[in-house]
Amino acid sequence: MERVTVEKKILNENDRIAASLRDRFHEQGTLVVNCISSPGSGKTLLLERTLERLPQSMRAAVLTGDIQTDNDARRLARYGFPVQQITTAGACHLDARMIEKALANWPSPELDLLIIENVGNLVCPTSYDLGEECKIVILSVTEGEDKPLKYPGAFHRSRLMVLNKIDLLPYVPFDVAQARANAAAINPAIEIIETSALSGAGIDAWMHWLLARVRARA
Ligand SMILES: Nc1nc2c(ncn2[C@@H]2O[C@H](COP(=O)(O)OP(=O)(O)OP(=O)(O)O)[C@@H](O)[C@H]2O)c(=O)[nH]1
Ligand SMILES: [Mg+2]
Repeated sequence: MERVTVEKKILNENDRIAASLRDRFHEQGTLVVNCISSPGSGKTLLLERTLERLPQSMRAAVLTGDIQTDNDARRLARYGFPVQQITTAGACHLDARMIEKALANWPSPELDLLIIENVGNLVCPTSYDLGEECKIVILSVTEGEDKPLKYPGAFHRSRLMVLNKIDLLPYVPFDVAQARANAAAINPAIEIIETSALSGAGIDAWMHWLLARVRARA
């Protein structure tokens, strides 16, 4: 009983900070997306493909969360946009305070687009509002089409599901229609884009989706 109370308090504190971040992002016209997936679904590779296609004039930045290492920040830093690694030292998710702290160190905080790559985990990040405009869940075809049903929170709270690694469809038993139906059963409004961050298939559709939302914010 006591444990439940403490967790509730932490979440309330998180929600308070997230609300103030959201106000700030609204004022500054910054689109913030919070990318969630299990480890290795291809978040960082998808973001690499994204950064290499963003207009250099766009004020974009990435915060990437991991339990350990700055591997992802080093991969993402090659595209000319500011990137910060947040290492959570054991925590399985980012929280709003971590975002607030990272932004306090930012040389140029006024952004058109802030992409957050959450810690690879399909459960914990779902409960933490980071002040984002929307969550995006990435599911790869190697994970099984039942994942929306088994981990409904991430799919219920996301505006978009990116179905990644479609280049592997000839080699793995994965039923795309069933995966789409499972995601829609959890969240009838969810949008779905199929991609291969490796081959580049579907990346145009993803960029179109993202840039339309950046423009809507400007
Ligand atoms: N075949 C194939 N491999 C991919 C694709 N996207 C990513 N990968 C590979 O999958 C592995 C994991 O990709 P990452 O981008 O590191 O995945 P991640 O979700 O960022 O992983 P974490 O940050 O550790 O949770 C790497 O070996 C990528 O090259 C894809 O579309 N197709
Ligand atoms: Mg990554």
